[in-house]
Order: sequence, then C-alpha cells, then structure tokens
Amino acid sequence: MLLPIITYPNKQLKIRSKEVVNFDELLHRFLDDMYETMISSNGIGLAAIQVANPIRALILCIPDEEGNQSKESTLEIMNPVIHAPQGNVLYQEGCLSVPGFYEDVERYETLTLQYQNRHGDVCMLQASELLAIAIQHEIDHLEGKLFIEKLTYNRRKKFEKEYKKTLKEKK
Ligand code: QAP
Ligand code: CO
Repeated sequence: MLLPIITYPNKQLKIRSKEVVNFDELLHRFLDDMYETMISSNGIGLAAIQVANPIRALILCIPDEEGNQSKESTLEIMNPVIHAPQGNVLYQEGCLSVPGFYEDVERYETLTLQYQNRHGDVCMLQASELLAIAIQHEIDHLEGKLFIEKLTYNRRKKFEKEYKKTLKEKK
C-alpha cells in the first residue's frame, strides 16, 4: 500500500520519534508499505515520520551497479545508534519531504551503526560512502531535523526563496 509522504513545512516533520517496542506483524506490514512508497517516489531512504508515523524506524536501499533496489537488499533499521563516527564529507543531498531541492551537506565519512531489525534482533553495521551519509540523513529525521537546517544562513535563504516559488507554481 502506498503511503502519502509529508513535505516541508509540515510541522510533523519536527517531531522526535519514539522507540520501536513491538516488532510485530503491524510493524512488518508498515515496513513493506514504506518500501513500496520509497520505490514509487524514486527514493533511496525513508524515515517513518515522513509518512506520518513518529516511530524510530527507517529504511535504506542504495541502488546496485545496475540501478536495482531490491526488497532483499533493503536495510530496515529500528532504534539506531551511531558509534565511532570518523572523518567528514560533503555530499549534495535531497529529501522526499523537500522535493526538487538539493544542496551540499557535511556528514561523517564512516560510522558503525547499532540497530534492531524487523524481528528486534540487535545488529551492527559498518558504513561508508553513500550508505553512511544516508544513515545520518535518516537518523536526523527521527530527531525531527531536516537537511535544510544544516545549511549556512545564505544557502538557507536561497532555499526558502526557491522552494516557496516552486510551491506557488504547483498550486
Ligand atoms: C536521503 O533521499 C538521502 O527532491 C534519501 O524530487 C539524500 O531518497 C540520503 C528524492 C542524499 C543520502 C544522500 C528527492 C526524489 C529522493 C527529490 C531521497 C525528488 C525525488 C530523495
Ligand atoms: Co529526508
């Protein structure tokens, strides 16, 4: 089932999401719906709050060499904790909740992620490159933060101007 994606400036995007405690059929169905929604919107990552569910759950699927994003290769991450972040990189980010806008954001280059899978098993993951960046972007959603809040004052002003213009054009 496709879920509607909330977009900026919807205030729900500012909510701090709550820990996942029930790793049940309801969660599994929700994660399946998130995958369908992310793929149909051409996304590589989606946090639960972006579909109006304030729980600490996110999914990620970095396309392979052929550009495929299979369900089997999709990471389902609940209650994530970042350990041992190292280095810094700039990457031009976008967000399904801020459609049509892309800007450079600084992130850690590598990190170790502790999380729970859909069954509640505790897992560890070593991440670098686009995966490490995507993890940080999605965890920010769980804290109610958007990538545009990390922009410099001038770039943020550029965003507000451009985004308001496209919002008007869509009406
Ligand atoms: C988060 O973002 C991310 O504006 C996932 O019109 C971003 O999937 C992780 C998208 C950058 C790592 C690096 C955005 C699709 C998708 C748009 C996305 C759009 C259509 C964004
Ligand atoms: Co996002």
